[in-house]
Amino acid sequence: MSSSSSSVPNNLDAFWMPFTANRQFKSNPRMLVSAKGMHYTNAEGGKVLDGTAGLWCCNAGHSDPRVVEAVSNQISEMDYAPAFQMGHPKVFELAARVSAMLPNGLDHVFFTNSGSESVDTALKIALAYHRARGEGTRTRFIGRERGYHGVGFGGITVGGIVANRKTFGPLLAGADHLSHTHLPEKNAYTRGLPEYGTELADELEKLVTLHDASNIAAVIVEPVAGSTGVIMPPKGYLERLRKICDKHGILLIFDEVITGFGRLGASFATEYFDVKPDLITMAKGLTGGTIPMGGVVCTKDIYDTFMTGPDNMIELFHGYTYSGHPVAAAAGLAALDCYQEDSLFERANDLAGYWEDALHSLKGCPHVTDLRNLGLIGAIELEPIPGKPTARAFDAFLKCYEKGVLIRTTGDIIALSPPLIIEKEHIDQIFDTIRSVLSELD
Ligand code: PXG
Repeated sequence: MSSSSSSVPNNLDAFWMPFTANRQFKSNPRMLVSAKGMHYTNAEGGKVLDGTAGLWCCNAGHSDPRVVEAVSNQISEMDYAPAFQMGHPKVFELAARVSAMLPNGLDHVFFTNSGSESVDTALKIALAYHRARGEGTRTRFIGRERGYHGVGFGGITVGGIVANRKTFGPLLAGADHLSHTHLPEKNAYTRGLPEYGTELADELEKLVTLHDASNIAAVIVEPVAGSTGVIMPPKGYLERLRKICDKHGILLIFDEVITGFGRLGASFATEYFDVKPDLITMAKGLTGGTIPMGGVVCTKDIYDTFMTGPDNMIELFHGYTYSGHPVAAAAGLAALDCYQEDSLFERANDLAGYWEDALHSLKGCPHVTDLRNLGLIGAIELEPIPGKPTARAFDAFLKCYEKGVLIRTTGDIIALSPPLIIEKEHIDQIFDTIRSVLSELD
């Protein structure tokens, strides 16, 4: 068998799969072999409608010819250029285009290869920034319960998902967490942003009292939490966090790994909520999921703080071999072209109402306890099977896949985040399939 064969390999043993039940998967593999637009094709030749944009990343749909061409041209023209002390044109262009999508002042982009690296990079920039300003005691980070910030040690420290933390030792010192804002008893079935829970932002004041502002470097939150089951910020919550951070000289980091690049029907959550953080982490949609790439955007003030000292000195001792990789940069530029030429963010905004109605039509279906939505994000929370958490949602995932629709589950929550090129008939197919699957579940 040739190495590029799309058939199912004979031996699945060697590959240790990420965030996967390896033995369960390998006993009954689900293998995707090609993709185009809104669909995957699996090894059995079945078409699978992508309700999740891969893993929240293929915002421009799959294998758009513009991205394919840009990537293949770039790899023929120049495969790689050293990232340190050398440059290549496309990475500068991409940085300028990304910063042009963001509010004024968020002007500088540091490239990474993933969301996890972006988070670690942002935390390191926050520490080094305070130190450069003579406030080197600011070393604590504040995250949030149920937060997901990738899987680096920094990310799991500020993250709030116990399974991602409990087996990995003491993590970074000095982190603390805000409460999560998932209040189903008050906010269940809310369309868009929930009414209750804004005051949970005030917990930051308590943490400042406990630790003292002079010891706190930054607060990091997902504007909309994704991985942990889709938790929307209560109305006014992010604004309040911003105010408290300003009052105490604490940096605010928005982790926009899933909210960036149109997911909410705006370029980024900072635009959607009109709240400006000091640092933004991104990945996924930056290249439409085609080539791994992430980034951290920071304010001019932060960047300028580093641009002192002798000109020949490296200002930030941080970076990756593949920071701003030429092929990733080409993919990023082409993905941004797709978003722009096809007005995909506006499209997501235009479809958000239809999406919301379709999602909320599941109210009253068996096992459903809550429905949540914003932009082109949807969540369906199911009543767990007593004593078997996650089993019901996973069964729903398998049954939807058999019926040709790819969904994601986390705990007993179904999370949906389709490519922004989705059509109304695809939305109907996703929710009709889920509706019929819900009626078949134990
Ligand atoms: N921050 C946030 C907010 C994320 O959602 C990361 C950081 C880490 O990115 P990398 O590129 O290192 O994986 C993420 C990743 C899911 C799911 O199904 C979500 C993510 C990854 C895989 C699955 O919710 N988010």
